[in-house]
Amino acid sequence: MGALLVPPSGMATPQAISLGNYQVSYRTQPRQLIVYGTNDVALMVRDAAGNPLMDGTIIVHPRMVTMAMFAPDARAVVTSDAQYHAHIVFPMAGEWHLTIELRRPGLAALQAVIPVSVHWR
Ligand SMILES: [Cu+2]
Repeated sequence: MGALLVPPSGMATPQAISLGNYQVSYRTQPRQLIVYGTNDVALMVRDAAGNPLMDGTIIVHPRMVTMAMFAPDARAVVTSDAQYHAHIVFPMAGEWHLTIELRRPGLAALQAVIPVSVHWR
């Protein structure tokens, strides 16, 4: 399919999750997410036929795993290369769950969780 290209060195290898009938590949920049840093989560959503989904709305809800701590929701912005980019500011290092919510008009919202770990600088 060519969906998962070899990333430039220093970039995280794309990983994938299922979101309903969609496949979501994602990677982070930087590879190691950091507290109060500029963290970009790039997601590509493909339908069952392998076509990129461009017209969805993706909201990322960050929540800490070990305590009731949240970071501000991030609305992902889709770029011309069909990647949705969410910028997330983490207030604390540790294990986080990014709940990825996909909305499309007239359809029920879909959610899936991406586990990430966040480090101090
Ligand atoms: Cu915390």
